[in-house]
Amino acid sequence: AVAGGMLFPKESPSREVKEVNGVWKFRADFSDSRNAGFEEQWFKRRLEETGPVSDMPVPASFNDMSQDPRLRDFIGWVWYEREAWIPGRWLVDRGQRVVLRVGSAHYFSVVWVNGVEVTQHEGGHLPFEADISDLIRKDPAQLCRITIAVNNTLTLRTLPPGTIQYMNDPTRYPAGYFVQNTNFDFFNYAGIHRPVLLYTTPLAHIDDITVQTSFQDNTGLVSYQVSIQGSQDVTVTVNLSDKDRRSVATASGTSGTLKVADVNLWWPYLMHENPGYLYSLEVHMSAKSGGSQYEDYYTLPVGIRTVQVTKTQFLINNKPFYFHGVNKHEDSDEQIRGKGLDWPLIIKDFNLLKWLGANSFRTSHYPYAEEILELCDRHGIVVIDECPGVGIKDIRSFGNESLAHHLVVMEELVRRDKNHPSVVMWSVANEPASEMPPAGFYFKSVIEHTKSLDRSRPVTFVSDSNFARDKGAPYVDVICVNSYFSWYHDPGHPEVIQIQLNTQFENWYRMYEKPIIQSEYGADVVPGLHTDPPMMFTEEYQKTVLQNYHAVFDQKRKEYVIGELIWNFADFMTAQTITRVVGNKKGIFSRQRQPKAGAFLLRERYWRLANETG
Ligand code: GCB
Repeated sequence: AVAGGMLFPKESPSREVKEVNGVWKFRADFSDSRNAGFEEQWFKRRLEETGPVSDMPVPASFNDMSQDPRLRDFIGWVWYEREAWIPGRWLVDRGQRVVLRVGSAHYFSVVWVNGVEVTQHEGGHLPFEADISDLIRKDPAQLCRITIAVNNTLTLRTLPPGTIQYMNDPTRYPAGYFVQNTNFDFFNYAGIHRPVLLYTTPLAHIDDITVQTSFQDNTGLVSYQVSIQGSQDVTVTVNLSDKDRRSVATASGTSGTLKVADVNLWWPYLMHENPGYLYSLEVHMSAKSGGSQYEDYYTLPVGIRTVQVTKTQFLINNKPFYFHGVNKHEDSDEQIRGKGLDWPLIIKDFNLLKWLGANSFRTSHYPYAEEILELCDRHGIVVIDECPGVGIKDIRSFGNESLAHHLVVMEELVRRDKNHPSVVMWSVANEPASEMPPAGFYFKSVIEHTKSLDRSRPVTFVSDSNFARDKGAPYVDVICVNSYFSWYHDPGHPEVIQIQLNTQFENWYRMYEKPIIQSEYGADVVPGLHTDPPMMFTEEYQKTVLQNYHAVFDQKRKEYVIGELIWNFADFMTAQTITRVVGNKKGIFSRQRQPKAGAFLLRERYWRLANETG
């Protein structure tokens, strides 16, 4: 099991945060062995002393930064390095810890500080950190050199899985030629994708906080648990404040339950005139250790709400909730940032979601930045939080090693996101080969493990398998189905959509008697292409597909269909294949966030649904 907490670094009277983003030194290891960096120990010296370097922004993917096509498709180790000044007071005050934290890096990372390895981490999209206090205090120069080597190679035991294929025919390929194969439909962007931070905490400190919420009549209930590191002799007090910063409940002890009179519940966007209501849980720790006294403060936003699933409904605060939303990607802007965290993009996307009347999205197909989830909490955007279990298609990726890693990824995901009221369900995979014999044990294990980590949220995975042969479906709380009628099947024939979609819903419901979300549907559009009658890839065709799906949703949502998530919010980059025209074009917005005709159709529908169901 993963050890310790992973609280999002925040400033407080006892904590400082320093960003070490910006321009880093960079080198991709193109050497024949692909391993020169380790052989020559590039981490021991300044990167520029070991060979040529280029500039690389952090956070950002490296792929689209240079005009060198070899870098765009590079597979292997890339090296990042930056020096940062450590504030003098951090070095002097031995009652403080200094922690280096990477928001995410894709895929496998090794981190050194002043030439000493401080941590390794497997997996993109989730944070990792290391206590570097002792190390930096050894070096009186105060200038600390951070080296991060990142390897984006995907294998059968990584998540997502992939394979490296060597091309050995010397008449067709140069010596040593290989390609990275994957089973997912988005570009395998790599690099340091989220902010790198240095932050401090007192030596004895608040390591983790877990809250679970409920309510009875007008009284909100917040049960909390605080874990402390660095001292056995601690006093913890908590204070819950409302939006106007008035204290509404207090308690002491490392765990307990707060009662909130006249509670303001956390409601989804458009379901209430005041969505996304957040209280603040101010946690204060006083501790003694080794003759010293420590104080630590951490404030956690808390939304009070409940989630429950019945045979036919998804209930938020005991009211039926209908997901009318989108699937997204962390992706934008033709050939620049890749998956790097980008505030203007994040805010633009929230404004588009609200314009659209979307009340929800799924983090297809990997965990999004915590910064995004915090905004979801505040705006009442409901989230299905998906792990990077996408493209589990090869029978060998159901092996024990892969399963063990998948369990760790779920631990890291739940640890990071457990306190977000916006997160209402975990998704452990997208379109795995769930008909294969080992899929039953595999998904039973992953789903049961996830439930043991968090009893308060339902768990699902997203299926495109045959309903009767799906070996994972018996274990999920909500059935999520993707289908592309009139696109990958019966292309050009939207007239078959309604009958096929009806059959799909009836089959799944009769077999499992669980509520169903249409977790993907859609059609590619090259913006500006028009035909009448509608033809594939035109704006008219996307509209027709949507209208046919919607007609069936409107019947079935009165029974057991609890949501519809369009594929996709916006166009996004993929690997190059014969079915993709510079990326996937199923967005209702272009990659530059301009609406296609489908966006206006969906907007009308979502606002209407909000009035009918909200
Ligand atoms: C799917 C996948 C998604 C693809 C989409 C498509 O079923 O889940 O990742 O991008 O279809 O457009 O093919």
